Amino acid sequence: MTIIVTGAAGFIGGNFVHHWFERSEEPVVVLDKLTYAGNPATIQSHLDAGRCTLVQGDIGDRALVAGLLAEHRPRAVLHFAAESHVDRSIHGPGEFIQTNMVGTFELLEAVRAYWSALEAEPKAAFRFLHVSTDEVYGSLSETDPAFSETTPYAPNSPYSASKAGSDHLVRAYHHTYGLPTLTTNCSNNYGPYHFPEKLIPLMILNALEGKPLPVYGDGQNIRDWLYVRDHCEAIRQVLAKGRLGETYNVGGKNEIRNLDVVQVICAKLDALRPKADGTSYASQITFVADRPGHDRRYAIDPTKIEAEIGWQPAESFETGIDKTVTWYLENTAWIDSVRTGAYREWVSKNYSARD
Ligand code: NAD
Ligand code: TDX
Repeated sequence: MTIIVTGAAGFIGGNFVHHWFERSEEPVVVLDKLTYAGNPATIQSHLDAGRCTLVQGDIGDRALVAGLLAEHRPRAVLHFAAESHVDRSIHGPGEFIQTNMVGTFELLEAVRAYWSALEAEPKAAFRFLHVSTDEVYGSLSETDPAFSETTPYAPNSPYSASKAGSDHLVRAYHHTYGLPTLTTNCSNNYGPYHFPEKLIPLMILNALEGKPLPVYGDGQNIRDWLYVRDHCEAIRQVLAKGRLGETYNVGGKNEIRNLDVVQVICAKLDALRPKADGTSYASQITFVADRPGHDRRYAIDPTKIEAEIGWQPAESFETGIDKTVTWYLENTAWIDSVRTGAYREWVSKNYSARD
């Protein structure tokens, strides 16, 4: 059998491919547009080994997707591809609507046509797994209970609104057409291969380069951090055991304030790569203008996936951040390879004040 994975030249999809081949020999076909965030180097070892094929293309290209489905006859499509960065969605929402909503719609249409025409047995076994985010639920106050699967949707950024739209489409395709869908809504991931526009890799690399560490607003916003491999394992288990049409919240009960995250990173770097002048990397922390519409707090209640699927995270924030900081210190070739012209151009336009 084969699975098709969209967006696996990116952060979570790429980690998923590594995770998959540590547990399975089932071939993977990756469909990825290779935007600024997609880097084939992330999955190069599997491409070289011949168990993984990379097709450069858009999930919104229905004919291309239909051709891939007809050629590879997958037993599942796992949908990671998205525009994923909240700040970029504020500066330019168009791409987010196009990929996350229109692209997901086109993908669903191609998958529905393929699935409808399958024989009874492969049809019953087929799964479409949609990878989504906790941001669709909006923002919590410090005293609100964590997001559960029944929390009403209240997306606040163009990114989260576009992901919410895609979640609704997936839900509707199950409800209306019976498409065998599964949806996961996960909290903030961190770990290897994370594109250095996101908080944790940005802080590690800026610190090492002697640049300011830009903390938005008062730095008291809370995110619920999950090591990326724990997310990958949750997806693998939901694919195997999830109930059709259901959504599963994924999170590791690791709520941390942004400023504390940055301070932990600085302390790790102080220990692993002390600065020549003896000062702490924390002296580079700089408070900058807040993100417009910045959600205050996210928190996941993982009761359903723990009880129904039996999933538990393996990493604490302490062990996960250790692995992550070490990985960024040791993988400078990958870091250089993602710093493409497109990335640099966007950063210089939008982040010149912070660099
Ligand atoms: P990413 O930005 O690192 O990777 C996205 C990948 O999708 C890239 O390889 C990119 O080239 C590809 N892509 C973009 N547009 C495409 C298109 N039109 N057609 C085909 N490929 C396209 O994102 P990520 O952080 O790995 O996130 C993966 C998924 O997980 C997303 O759906 C995101 O919403 C979701 N998610 C992310 C997090 C997180 O903390 N990063 C948390 C929860 C959920
Ligand atoms: O320079 C920064 N300074 C800063 O204070 C950056 C880049 C971020 N922040 C803050 C904003 C957030 O409160 O840190 C927090 C984390 O920011 P991001 O890394 O941009 O993540 P977030 O906006 O929380 O969204 C992430 O988690 C949910 C992913 O990018 C999404 O794809 C996922 O759905």
